[in-house]
Amino acid sequence: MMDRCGVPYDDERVSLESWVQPGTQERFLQCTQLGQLPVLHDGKFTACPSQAINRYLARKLKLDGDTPEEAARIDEVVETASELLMDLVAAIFALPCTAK
Ligand SMILES: N[C@@H](CCC(=O)N[C@@H](CS)C(=O)NCC(=O)O)C(=O)O
Repeated sequence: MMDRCGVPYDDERVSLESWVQPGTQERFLQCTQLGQLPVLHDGKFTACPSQAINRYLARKLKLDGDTPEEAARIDEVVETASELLMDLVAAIFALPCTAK
């Protein structure tokens, strides 16, 4: 959304190796309820989890529809995509492990 709107931002990625280092999770626990990623910092404001971040950005960047009907259509797409993603994740984790 920020790319689409031309809003500059810093994107800090946390690798799995870094995540398991002492202090990393604690750093995120301070700004999220569950200590998970992603986290959005916007000035002094902090948001998580991902869907709250998405809604916040959509509202802030005026991408959440001009009417209740438009907003409902946007919600339909977002919720459908979210359900498909959950199904995909469930299918991936249901696959037998082939790694050796
Ligand atoms: N429902 C949360 C799920 C967040 C989540 O599962 N984050 C993972 C990384 S993608 C995480 O932080 N895992 C590390 C942990 O739980 O310790 C969201 O949508 O933001």
